[in-house]
Amino acid sequence: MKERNLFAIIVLSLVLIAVGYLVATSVDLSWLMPAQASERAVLVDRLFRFMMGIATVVFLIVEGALIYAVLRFRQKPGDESDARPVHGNNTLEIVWTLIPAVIVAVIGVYSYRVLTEVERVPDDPLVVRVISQQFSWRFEYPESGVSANVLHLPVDRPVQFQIESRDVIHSFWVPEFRVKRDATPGQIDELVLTPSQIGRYPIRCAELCGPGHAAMVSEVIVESEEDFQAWIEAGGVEVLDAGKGVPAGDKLPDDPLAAGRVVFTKYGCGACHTLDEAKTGGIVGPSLSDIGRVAAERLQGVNAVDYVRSSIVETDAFVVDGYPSGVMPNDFGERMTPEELDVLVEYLLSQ
Ligand code: HEC
Ligand SMILES: [Cu+2]
Repeated sequence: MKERNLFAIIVLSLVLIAVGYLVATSVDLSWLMPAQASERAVLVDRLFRFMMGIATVVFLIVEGALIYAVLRFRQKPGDESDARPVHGNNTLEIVWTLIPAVIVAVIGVYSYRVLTEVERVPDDPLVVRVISQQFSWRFEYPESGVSANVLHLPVDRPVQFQIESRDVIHSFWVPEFRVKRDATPGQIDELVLTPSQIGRYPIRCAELCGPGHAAMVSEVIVESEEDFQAWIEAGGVEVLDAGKGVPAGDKLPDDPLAAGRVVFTKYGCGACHTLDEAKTGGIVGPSLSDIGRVAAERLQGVNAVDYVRSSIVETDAFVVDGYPSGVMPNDFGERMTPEELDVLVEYLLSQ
């Protein structure tokens, strides 16, 4: 192949990329996307738009050629002759190999630059441990010792997440931050970002992690530095959001009913159990909405308190008819404090 032709191909690829870039920057797709709530969201979206723009142009050219060929070379009425056989065309093959290669190389370099930019660890970030387990999220702030199951973050301050899992693979996903990072048992996965927009955004688990997966949700609250400090100083306590049944803090409220609801929500029981009082609708395990009445009748000679308590700490000692054994986690006994277990049992029996 002559040098001149090679040059022409490269120019053609660059023209394609430039047109793609123009398409990407002139069409406003922001209404299709979630809010850009972190600094990296801007970079990631720019890269996404660049790739979409090029893909659109290539798509139009390829499909345009296809439609043209279908119309132009279709069989005429009465024409029974065979098409002319064609054996290979080196020029064509080199052209359609080289053009994508140039495009992929340019996108590769650009992606690499975006990746190094978003993964650069800033000086002195706010460290937050993200602990995932079937089927709930916990967020711990090692500097202040606060722990909560709603994520609070100050705006414009770099955060470093240390993501871990207590059981199976989960995935920490906040679309508005443009992050999705697996939580793998036995290792800590780090992730840095800087929230840039005050607001509340959903946190989801993006890995099918078991029967309560769909209920493994939480929320990130991006707030001003002052609001964040006030929340930290209050020990991470917050008013219960009864509508969602998501308590933000770790300290138990004084009211026993509210305390029970906090524990119930904290350990993600609602992912598998329906409980009207906590507004949960899980269907993996039996409904607990009238467990107060049911508990006393489950096992002969076992009173309601003992029954509920052992259902939680020795899950497989007795399996409710029609429900699977080995599904309810069997480590609540180790994870809960005695106080938490007491208020939880009292709460359930009051139903
Ligand atoms: C992964 C799903 C799952 C989670 C999470 C879960 N459970 Fe269960 N639970 C079940 C299943 C399935 C059963 C029925 C089988 C059995 O008895 O072990 C059950 C049974 C029970 C029972 C006995 C109900 C009855 O009608 O006799 C109680 C009480 C209970 N769970 C309480 C809890 C509490 C409290 C939590 C949170 C600390 C919790 N569960 C978390 C799945 C779950
Ligand atoms: Cu999960």
